[in-house]
Amino acid sequence: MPLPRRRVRTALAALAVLACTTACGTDDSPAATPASGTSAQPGGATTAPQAAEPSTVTVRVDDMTFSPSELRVSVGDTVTWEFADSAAHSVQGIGDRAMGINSPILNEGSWSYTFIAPGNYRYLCSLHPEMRGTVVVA
Ligand SMILES: [Cu+2]
Repeated sequence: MPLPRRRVRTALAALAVLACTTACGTDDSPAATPASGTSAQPGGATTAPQAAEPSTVTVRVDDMTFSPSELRVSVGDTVTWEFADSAAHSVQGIGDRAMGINSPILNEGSWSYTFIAPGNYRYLCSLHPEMRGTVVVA
């Protein structure tokens, strides 16, 4: 009779794991909801007048042009380049400050970069260096 006992133990262990997983899941969601709710209310009230929510600004890559070619955004904003030209292009930063700006070569889809420090960021297309743009982050 040792086999059935082992099976019972295994089954109980499996049940315990299931119960723990389920308990963890149910414990987490009620705990997380009030926590985020309470932090969002005072945080939103105090930060709303100071700074806007980070936003995403789109630059269209079409017709051998970045448009708009010059863009002003705030620190924390994300710029998304949407590639819609028949030719393939890339977004490549110029200079040390813009080193992180380095998209793959794309002819469809999009590529995004979040600007976390103020400054002027110039970029070009690595395949067509006459295609240039600037992002001014303030
Ligand atoms: Cu290009």
